[in-house]
Amino acid sequence: MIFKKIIAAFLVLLSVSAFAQENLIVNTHNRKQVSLNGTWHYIIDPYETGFYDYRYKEKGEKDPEAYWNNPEPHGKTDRKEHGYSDDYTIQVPGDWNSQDDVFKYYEGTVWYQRTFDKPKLDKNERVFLYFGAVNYEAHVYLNGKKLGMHKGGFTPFNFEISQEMLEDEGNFLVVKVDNKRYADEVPTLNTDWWNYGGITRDVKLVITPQNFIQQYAIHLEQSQDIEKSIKRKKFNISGYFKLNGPNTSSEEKITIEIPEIGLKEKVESNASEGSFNFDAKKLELWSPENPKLYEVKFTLGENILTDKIGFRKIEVAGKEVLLNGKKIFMRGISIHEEIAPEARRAKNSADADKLLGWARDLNVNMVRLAHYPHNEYMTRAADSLGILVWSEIPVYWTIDFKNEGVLKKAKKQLDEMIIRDQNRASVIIWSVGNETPVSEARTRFMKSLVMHAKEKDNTRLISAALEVGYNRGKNYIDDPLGEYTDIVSVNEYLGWYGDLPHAKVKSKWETAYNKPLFFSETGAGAKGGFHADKETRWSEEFQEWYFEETLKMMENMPENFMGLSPWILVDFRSPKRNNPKFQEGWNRKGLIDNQGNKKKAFFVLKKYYDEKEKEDQ
Ligand code: GCB
Repeated sequence: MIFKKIIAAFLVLLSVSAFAQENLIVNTHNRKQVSLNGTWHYIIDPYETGFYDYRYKEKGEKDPEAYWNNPEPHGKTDRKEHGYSDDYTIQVPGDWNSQDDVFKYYEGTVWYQRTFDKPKLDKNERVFLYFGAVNYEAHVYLNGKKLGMHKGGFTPFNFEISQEMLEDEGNFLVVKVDNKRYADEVPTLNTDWWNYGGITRDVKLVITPQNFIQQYAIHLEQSQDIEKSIKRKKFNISGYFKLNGPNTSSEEKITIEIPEIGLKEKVESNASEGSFNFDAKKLELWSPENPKLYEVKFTLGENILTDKIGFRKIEVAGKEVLLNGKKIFMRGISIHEEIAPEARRAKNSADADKLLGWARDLNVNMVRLAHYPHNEYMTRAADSLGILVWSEIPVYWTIDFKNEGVLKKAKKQLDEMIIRDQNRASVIIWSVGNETPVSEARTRFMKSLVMHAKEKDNTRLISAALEVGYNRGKNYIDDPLGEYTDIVSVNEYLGWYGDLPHAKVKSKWETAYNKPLFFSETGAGAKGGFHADKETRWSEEFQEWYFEETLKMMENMPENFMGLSPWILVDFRSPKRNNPKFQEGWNRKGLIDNQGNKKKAFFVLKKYYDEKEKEDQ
């Protein structure tokens, strides 16, 4: 057993403590917990009556009319104008839109309420209320006291609850959830997806010892020459940790173990944050062909935390993307977080299996999780299945780029996404946005996000989906943002938004940057089951033709072309899609229709991926 003094690398410490999400607890899947999923009560409150008084001022904490309070009526003369009732219940997790017709198109405030009993706790244990995600703004109250608020519809957050705050029985928990869209939020007013509202992901009490490991990252040290490491069978592992608790700064020791390879390292800390670096032998690297995960065990006093972690290196070398030193081609597909046959947000591990199962039917090795961070179940499943992941923040279309406040909100979501998933080997790309229109302000904004992501995590590639202008002969990508991203990704729709599919064959592609080129989207709409000749829009034959021509175009792509994630795996709900015959509120570019049936184009792409896989072996 090697005993090592922690290298409290000052620079690393600095960047770690600069995380906006100081309090976020990672790996809640493997901590002691009590689920608060299940049946909650609700009140629909479009005027925010429970929050503002009649002068439109925020109500005082003790105001009996505030919806976080619920005083029992004193008697028959008492006037009470709100309340929670078993006649009005809703399931958590889950979007509200799909749960009852009254919610279908609703955007605004809904109050969620439930009670829970104090879990059995040791004297020194601490309790945190954790939300996987709430779309979009959440104000959280316990027993009439505000715990805090969070903005951002797709990332987790937590608040500490002191033991004194908890009653033995009937703790009154209320969440004000508001999914109204605003110009200065992220995303902004305009998106091509359904604005599902609600407590859309798990809610739980996470119980920790006094001192605990709150955040950590452990990965292959990015600077090592991976080919040499493979040859020598000796790898360098590095990472950081962040502790929480009153005694964490007094020479606490953390033990990091990977039992399967007999590794046990002790790092000593004189600060609540630090970094580590050690060697490991006999490590099998993670890849789509061999998604090897190791149980990694962290111990800090009473706090024992395990995780399943894969080790791999992703990098760009000139025009190529290398995984563990070998060139890869990404056979991808884009996915929205939606279970189309039930017209609802995906919410649990069975849903993740369903979506990734469909993706595997297509023989992909990569998924683009568009356009916001998906549920942690997805990235954990991708780790086990060996599917590479592109994960994105909802900086989509025309964000308010000149607004510093908006940049801050985007960075916060970026931090939360990175912190939650930085131990998922499958995640190889952080995307800072999609189809943002070129301007000086936008490029400054987006560059700042790229730099921020690189500073937080140097073990992944950074990208953003760019747009391309069509000039028949050549598609030339010179978006100034391409200078800063590791790979140049573009959304390509020639043959759908411009011209007809046959125009693709002759189209040529070139980038201004000596970097890998990736098609983050390409696709065409078809209503499942509608058949006609190939030139008829919305027919499965049109979409099939589009993909055939796209794949022909692939034959003449420049050598830096390293993959694609077509748009999209399954039809998805969008209020922007109002053709009364073919769309009816659905974006029809799915290769699978909203009933779960595979369209003709699915098989065209699958065949291409099957062949590509053989070629690449
Ligand atoms: C895009 C967007 C995507 C849309 C898609 C479409 O470029 O990135 O969110 O849904 O096009 O169907 O037009």
